[in-house]
Amino acid sequence: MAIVELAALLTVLPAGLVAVYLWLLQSRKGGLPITTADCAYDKSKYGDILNWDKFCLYIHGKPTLIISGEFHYWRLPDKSRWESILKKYRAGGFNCVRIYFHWGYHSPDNGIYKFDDNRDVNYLLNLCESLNLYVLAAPGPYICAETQAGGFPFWVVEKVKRLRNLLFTGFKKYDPEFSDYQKQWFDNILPIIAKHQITEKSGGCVIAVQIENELIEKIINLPFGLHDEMRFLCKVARDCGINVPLFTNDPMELGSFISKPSSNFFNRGSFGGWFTTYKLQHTFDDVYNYYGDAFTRTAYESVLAQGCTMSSIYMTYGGTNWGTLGDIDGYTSYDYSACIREYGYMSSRIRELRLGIHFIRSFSDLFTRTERVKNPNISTSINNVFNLQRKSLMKNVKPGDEVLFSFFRNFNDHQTPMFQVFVAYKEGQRREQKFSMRCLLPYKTSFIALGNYTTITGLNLIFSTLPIHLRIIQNLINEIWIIPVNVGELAFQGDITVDGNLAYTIRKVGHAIHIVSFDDVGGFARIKSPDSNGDLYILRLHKESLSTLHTTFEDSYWAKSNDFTTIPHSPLIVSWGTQNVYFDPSNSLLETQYGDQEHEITILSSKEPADHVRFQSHPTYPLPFVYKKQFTAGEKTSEVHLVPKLVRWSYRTTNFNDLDWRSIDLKNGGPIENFHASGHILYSTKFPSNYSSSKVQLSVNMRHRCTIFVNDHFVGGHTTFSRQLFFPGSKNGPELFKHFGDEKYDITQFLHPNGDEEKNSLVILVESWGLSRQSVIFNDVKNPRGLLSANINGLVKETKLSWNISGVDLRKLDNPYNTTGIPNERKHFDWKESEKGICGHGVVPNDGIRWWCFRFSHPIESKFKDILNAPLRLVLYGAFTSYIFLNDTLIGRYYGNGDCAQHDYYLMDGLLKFGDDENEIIMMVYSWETVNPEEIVVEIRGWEIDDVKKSGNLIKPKKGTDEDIELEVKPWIVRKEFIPLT
Ligand SMILES: *[C@@H]1O[C@H](CO)[C@@H](O)[C@H](O)[C@H]1NC(C)=O
Ligand SMILES: *[C@@H]1O[C@H](CO)[C@@H](O)[C@H](O)[C@H]1NC(C)=O
Ligand SMILES: CC(=O)N[C@H]1CO[C@H](CO)[C@@H](O)[C@@H]1O
Repeated sequence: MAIVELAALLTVLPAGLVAVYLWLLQSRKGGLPITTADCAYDKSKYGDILNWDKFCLYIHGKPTLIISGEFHYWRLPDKSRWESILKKYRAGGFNCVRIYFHWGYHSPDNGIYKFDDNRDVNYLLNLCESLNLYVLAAPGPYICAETQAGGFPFWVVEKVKRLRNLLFTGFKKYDPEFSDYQKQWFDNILPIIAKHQITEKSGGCVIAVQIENELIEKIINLPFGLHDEMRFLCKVARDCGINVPLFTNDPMELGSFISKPSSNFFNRGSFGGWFTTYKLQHTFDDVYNYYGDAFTRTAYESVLAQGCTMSSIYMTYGGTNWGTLGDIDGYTSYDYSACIREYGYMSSRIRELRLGIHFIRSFSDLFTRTERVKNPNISTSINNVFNLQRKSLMKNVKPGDEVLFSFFRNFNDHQTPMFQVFVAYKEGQRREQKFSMRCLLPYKTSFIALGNYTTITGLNLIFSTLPIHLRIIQNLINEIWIIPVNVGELAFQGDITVDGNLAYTIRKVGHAIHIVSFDDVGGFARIKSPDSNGDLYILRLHKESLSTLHTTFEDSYWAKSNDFTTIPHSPLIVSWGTQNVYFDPSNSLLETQYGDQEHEITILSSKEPADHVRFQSHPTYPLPFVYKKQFTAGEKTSEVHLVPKLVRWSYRTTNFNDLDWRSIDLKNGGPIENFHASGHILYSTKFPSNYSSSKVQLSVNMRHRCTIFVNDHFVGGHTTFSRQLFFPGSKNGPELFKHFGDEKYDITQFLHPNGDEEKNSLVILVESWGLSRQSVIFNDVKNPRGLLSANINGLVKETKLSWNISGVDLRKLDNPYNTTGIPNERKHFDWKESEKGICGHGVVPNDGIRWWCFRFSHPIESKFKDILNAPLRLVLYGAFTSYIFLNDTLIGRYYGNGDCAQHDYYLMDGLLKFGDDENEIIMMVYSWETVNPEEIVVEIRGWEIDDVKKSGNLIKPKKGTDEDIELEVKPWIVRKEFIPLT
């Protein structure tokens, strides 16, 4: 019998599973009457402006590389800085930005949308147009981005049951109410974006719009998405006037309504760093060091090797999760160890990456259309250094157009970084030659080698084991290559002559293959063949110079520089020697920023830079198109000390009795209410002292941090945080084991003497790290925050506690992320003057919430403010908790008890004022332990970072020594100068 039953079960089970699968498939299809054709890109109408094939994007018919970097304007709460940061994207070689538009940042409440001041996205898009940056617009509605609720406004999280149509884990059901709210956002944001489309106006920057983000429509082949979700959003986008192509960012598309391009030329996000989370003791400097300087370049070139010609680097500038913007996965800094550091400095990561970008932009015509070579003509003497080879496919092939790009990346940490490249080459009708060339490539670094290329002067390069960072073509006669002082060789076909100031050797192989190598110095060489028309110049630059190698390429779409001899994909101007340059072709003005150690800039241009330039006198590169200019402005402004005095200290306290309280039912209180989503929430209750046992115990279950006071005495505090799926405080699970979050406190000693009256007051200060961004699988975004439950054990009678709550109604604020959550924070109070400030007073837990205020003057005199830039930071040490306001904007959350490793808070330039005592910092402070004055550091300093050409990491103070604070290092200051070209 049993066997028969088992057999029956075994037949029924698979059939049942198949049935469930088919049912799932069917129910995913949805029923909205919207077809793909309704939402398709109209190629017949707009194809002349924007088109694509399996290789690349065509803008006005020209194959265009899209080198995009992520940019989150909402992580820069001063729009005055958007321009200077975006100029650095340009300086890094980028020609595009991908922008997430953050719904919650613009919408504090249902139906209310703000696009003024720091939320002025129209201004932002105008700016991109003036800087010649294309835009990939990603307006969500969901964006993730390690921001609270993934960008959903708090009010939407509260109102909607089925966020992203998620009914329960793993199952979606279309929710028209949710869709209506999404439409509300699109109706507000998309018309602004639509105005800036490339299809709408000449000079428009928006080339594509991303719908939703990381929707994950399929999980291990199981249908999980809902076709109607995309269908609806795409239709709304079209209805709002979006007519550029739509795209998605989903690794596992099921029915994605948006047709995929026929090849993978578009990569929506390559990671350029990583974030770091609460409870992790890693700083962004640690993350930076872990991946190393070359990380972004190596990752990016690996993506290019796949034939990708359109890619975005996440993040290029990370910025600041100021206020309560960040979700639990990111503390205040969102530096991301990105190419451009939080305080605006170009790190060595972008300096490395830029060399790779210069290369592909130099050869852009050839690089946009390539196919993978099945049998590469090269091999290497050691493993794991050669990735693959691609061959260019120009539309009308002429000899010399089948250029080979060989991708090298060294993943071999066992062998020497010096190896041989074997090249197989057929000289005319003769038999194949195989010869070897030297190559040097350190572990974890990469470059793309050029081969089978004919110069404009008629030289035939067979292969180069030297990276060619830049190709410049002058007057269609000369070709100039910029290469490193590095081991490596150039192999040419045919006879050549070499002169210049570089010592060289030539070896000959085969019939007439000439392999040139140079001595290990900087300088130039000129290479000719008997029948060359012009000269090939090789400029060898040291690493130092390469790290500042700047150039401006102009995409034909933006071309403004009519007075330049515009040769496609030849840079307009090249420079090195200063850490930052921006060139504006429309007025031929070179803006350069240089550091303490930088005294001169070298400019390579067909145009002469004005004044103070020593023409043709460059000792290393005595060439007619190389100029040198010495700086003088530095001396005038050298006396800058970036440690301002903190003056006019005062403080006030928060008296819990003075707050507005209203009663709530904890059980049905709906922990996610508008004003309970992030920051602080206070809970209070009163109870009698009629206890029987020797111990009265409070048990508390809350998310994420609480601090407990009984009768104004500090009792204790704790944090719930877990990176696991199901445990309390978790970030991406459904929290199955809530009771695990109970923490017990003995409160006996703080109670008033026995009595039946409700004399004892209990205040629980809860801080939420915000709504999780996870509204994907487990819908953690809907998990409770704040106080979930609290009980007191040990009283004579079973006492039923009635609870009150106090907080800030986020809907009433212009910016819901700009508050500590403590009521009345912006009200005028009687501040008491304090001579010594927090460093003299220390922090005492029984003080409860204490607010400290001080002022300081900007260390740069206002007369220098246009030529000097010196970002500042607030440095905090001591085991206390603090929320920090700079001139009224909440710029930081500090957890000195170890919940977060951040000690340096960027004081955003745009929020700072110049003049006497004009800047005000207010710190809301409380603590779980007594912190003595000598343990506290509150200081404002410049960023003391390692060599500016390197990572831009902070110089670490020596731990546990007194000189920590005195450490004599030079903060980072840059000077600005403009050089007109004539
Ligand atoms: C090099 O380019 C020529 C055309 O210019 C082509 O005939 C030849 O096959 C190419 N060599 C390789 C190895 O791809
Ligand atoms: C934060 O709020 C204050 C007070 O409303 C306001 O002055 C300030 O501009 C706000 N900052 C931002 C970045 O929204
Ligand atoms: C110059 C200036 O606007 N300073 C302001 C900085 O912020 C404080 C607090 O709001 C103001 O009182 C200052 O006037």
